[in-house]
Amino acid sequence: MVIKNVTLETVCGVTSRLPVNTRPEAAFIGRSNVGKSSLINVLINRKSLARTSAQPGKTQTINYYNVNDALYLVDLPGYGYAGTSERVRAQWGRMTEHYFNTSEQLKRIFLLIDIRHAPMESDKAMYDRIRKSGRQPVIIATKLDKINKRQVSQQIKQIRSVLQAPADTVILPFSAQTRQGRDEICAVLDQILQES
Ligand SMILES: Nc1nc2c(ncn2[C@@H]2O[C@H](COP(=O)(O)OP(=O)(O)OP(=O)(O)O)[C@@H](O)[C@H]2O)c(=O)[nH]1
Ligand SMILES: [Mg+2]
Repeated sequence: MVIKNVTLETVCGVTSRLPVNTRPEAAFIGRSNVGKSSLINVLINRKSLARTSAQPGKTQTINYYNVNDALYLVDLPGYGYAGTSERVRAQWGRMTEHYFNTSEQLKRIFLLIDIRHAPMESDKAMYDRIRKSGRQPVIIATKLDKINKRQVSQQIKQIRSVLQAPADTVILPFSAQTRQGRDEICAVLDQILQES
């Protein structure tokens, strides 16, 4: 996919109504600070259109990036950040859940997991929720640059086993720093375009 133009088209807070889009959507979910916004910037070749932060809890809305008027990349608020109040976390959770359950154009969910650590309980809970909704997420193992090359396959194996993901589950290692893995993720986006 050649990315020509990208705009942040819609921003939804907890009280906003979700847009009814006619183009396919690919959503990015994962723990706060796992690298969702950084990944979107790498995909769209922009330094900071999606706002990133070393502080977790940066993305607090559902952000729809219109790519080439062909599809949307949807940046979601992260889960698992202890710094937000219980009430706000619950609101974000409901907002994400509502989005998963109601978007007719949501074609793929990318679930991001930090490659350095075993998936946490909240990751497993999110994975199970996605599976229960009848979907098979594509897993992206982020921050690949932070581990040794020879640790990669072991870490991927660990992610698969902790999530109890079927053997055919795609797990793509990725680094926003080196852009390694970008082509593989773009190939999934191309698939979405072909299917719709
Ligand atoms: N070394 C390295 N750092 C990364 C990578 N991806 C993200 N980061 C850093 O991790 C921090 C969090 O990145 P974000 O992209 O803001 O994470 P997020 O998942 O959008 O976080 P929330 O919006 O809070 O849910 C930032 O300091 C990024 O620079 C990566 O692949 N490698
Ligand atoms: Mg973010």
